[in-house]
Amino acid sequence: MTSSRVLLLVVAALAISVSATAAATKISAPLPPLAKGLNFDFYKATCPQAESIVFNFLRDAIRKDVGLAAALLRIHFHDCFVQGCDGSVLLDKTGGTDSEKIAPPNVTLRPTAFKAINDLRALLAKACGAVVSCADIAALAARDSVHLAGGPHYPVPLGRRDGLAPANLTTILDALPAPSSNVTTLLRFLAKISLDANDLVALSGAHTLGIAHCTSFQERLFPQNDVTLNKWFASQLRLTCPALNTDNTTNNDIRTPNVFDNKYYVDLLNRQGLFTSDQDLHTDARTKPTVTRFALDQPAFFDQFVFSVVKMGQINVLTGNQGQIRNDCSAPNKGRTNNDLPWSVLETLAEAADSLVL
Ligand code: HEM
Ligand SMILES: *[C@@H]1O[C@H](CO)[C@@H](O)[C@H](O)[C@H]1NC(C)=O
Ligand SMILES: *[C@@H]1O[C@H](CO)[C@@H](O)[C@H](O)[C@H]1NC(C)=O
Ligand SMILES: *[C@@H]1O[C@H](CO)[C@@H](O)[C@H](O)[C@H]1NC(C)=O
Ligand SMILES: CC(=O)N[C@H]1CO[C@H](CO)[C@@H](O)[C@@H]1O
Repeated sequence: MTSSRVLLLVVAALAISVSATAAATKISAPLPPLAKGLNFDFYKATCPQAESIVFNFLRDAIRKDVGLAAALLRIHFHDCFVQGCDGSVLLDKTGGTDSEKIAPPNVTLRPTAFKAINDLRALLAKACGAVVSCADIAALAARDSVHLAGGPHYPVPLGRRDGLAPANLTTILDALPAPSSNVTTLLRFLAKISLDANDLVALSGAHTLGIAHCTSFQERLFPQNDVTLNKWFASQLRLTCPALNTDNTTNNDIRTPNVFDNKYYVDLLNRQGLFTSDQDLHTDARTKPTVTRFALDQPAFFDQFVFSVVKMGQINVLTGNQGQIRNDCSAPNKGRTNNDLPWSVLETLAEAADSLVL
């Protein structure tokens, strides 16, 4: 082949990949800028079927257990808030260090979700080898959970690498606000990771799914009802949690607990938000107008949620040759493996293979 023919082929390949990117990412909602090292076609050469493998698995799994959708969405949130979206939330407790998995605010992350992520990792490894990171699996699983529960579908930038160590307890407590937080406290936590009031209101809308344990909201019932709680709603919560530290759960969204929709904001308008961190969004003048808008306009909520969750999914990501591609999402790799090769080397090889096919 002459060098001019090679150049032509390269130009043609570039044109094809640019139009494929545009098609794959066509969505009405505006998206935040992409973090350096992440893109929508990251596994195009190394695992083109990655996204369909994740979707097909979750479609069946969530049909059997709708709670899995909530659990997976929450895992992605904890992963990203605590030392970046590096899959560290997935690591088991090892030796003397505190893993995100066993630390207090995370103690109620569901085992079914950790298992689903490890099952997905095994399916992906079987199809493509160990090329898809656990952090990317968590991001894709959250995206498909939202969609399968009735929410918007959005593109996920990929290329996250997995962290080498779990976060310690101090890091976790500094990163995750308590459900008793007011908006001032919540905004302070979010500002540390460059999220703003719009992100706070939209991301809290994830509480349209899933459940909470009495211990997460009981300070609003005992010793007496929080005055911002609707009276009927408080009496219902007292049936579920008749005394301090009752081991019981209730739905986060009383209207449509298993559907990703905007009814969470309707709950807030009716003073039926479960946590102080939820209800205060409607009390605080800085966030109240957005709550009201989302309660009246579901597409507006969906657009802002997509923007904010893609932004959240890019917090302090490891890319390029940082971190590793874990062989087991619940443990760092032992020693140095092929997966620790600088990604740029693998990418160069994949690109070379691509142009041969052309
Ligand atoms: C803004 C601050 C937030 C606070 C204080 C907070 C707090 C909590 C708490 C206390 C629970 C219940 C845990 C339990 O008792 O079992 C919970 C559940 C949940 N949270 Fe949040 N959360 C916040 C933001 C988010 C975000 C940003 C997302 C996702 C984008 C999210 C998704 C979920 C989901 C889906 C559940 C239900 C989990 C399940 O059913 O297993 N939360 N949250
Ligand atoms: C926890 O981890 C952070 C970040 O890696 C580190 O700066 C800090 O010293 C650690 N704290 C403890 C108590 O180990
Ligand atoms: C918000 O909570 C913080 C911490 O508990 C408290 O110091 C502050 O006074 C509260 N702000 C408002 C407006 O209630
Ligand atoms: C748990 O909550 C349900 C209602 O949601 C209630 O009927 C049941 O009695 C509660 N269990 C306990 C142990 O309080
Ligand atoms: C934020 C939160 O839910 N904290 C609770 C987590 O669980 C521990 C018990 O393991 C409680 O003491 C915390 O209040």
